[in-house]
Amino acid sequence: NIKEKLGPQVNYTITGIDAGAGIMASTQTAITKYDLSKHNWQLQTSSTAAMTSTLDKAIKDKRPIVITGWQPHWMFTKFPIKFLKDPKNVYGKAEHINTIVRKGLKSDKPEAYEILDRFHWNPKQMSSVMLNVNNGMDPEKAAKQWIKANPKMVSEWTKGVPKVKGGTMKMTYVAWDSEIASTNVVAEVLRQQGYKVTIQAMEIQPMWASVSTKAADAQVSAWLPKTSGLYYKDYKGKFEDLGPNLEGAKVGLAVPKYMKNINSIEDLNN
Ligand code: PBE
Repeated sequence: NIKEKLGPQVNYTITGIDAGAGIMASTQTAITKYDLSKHNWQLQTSSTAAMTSTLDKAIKDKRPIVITGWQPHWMFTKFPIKFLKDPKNVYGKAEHINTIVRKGLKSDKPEAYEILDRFHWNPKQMSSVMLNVNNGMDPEKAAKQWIKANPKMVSEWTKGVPKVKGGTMKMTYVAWDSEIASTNVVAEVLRQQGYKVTIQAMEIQPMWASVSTKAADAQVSAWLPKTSGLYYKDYKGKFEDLGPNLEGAKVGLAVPKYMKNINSIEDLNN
């Protein structure tokens, strides 16, 4: 078992996703904190789709690769990958995803507010919607199907909330797989409540701005405390935080499990 240096084998590249993602900012911090830049490591910007396709190819050839990884996501179901330990705690431990609504929503649309306030599910449930979408199902259809199959869960969010007639709701999101799943599920539940709901995908900063300027009513995409932390701080005081809708999310760097010698971000320099 010849121990080769990892860096040259992957061109000192961490395969990342879209530039605006919090995981990209955290990874830049990791590059600094773990002294990876000294060894020429760099973060490559791409997209989730491009990253997972590069990962797929590397795994088929059993080549090494370092990616930005997070959970819940089907990459952990589909590929044999592991998180690298993060002894300097750059990415934080567990994260939660919060629901953020515009100020005044509670008095304007109390029924929608109540449902958004109660909305919560777990990583397994979110993953099942994500997996269907990844397998080609239309997100709206995947949401409807999940709602139909999980009446107990959905009634925890809607029980006793009066139906409405003719109200509108506008939700914004970033088109990450997890947020496509959650936003479509919540939008569909609100539709079944009687709202006309539009969902609009955008970049992360405009998404936070939209709720903070009341251009949109809600978003369910706030990965905290670290991943969306900068936006949370920037817009603090201009939105209402309804708390976690999902617990047990995680963000970090990941590698295929066959990279047996690489278990911590610190190992990237070996
Ligand atoms: N993610 C998925 C996002 C949040 C949801 C981890 C890629 C990020 O901002 O990094």
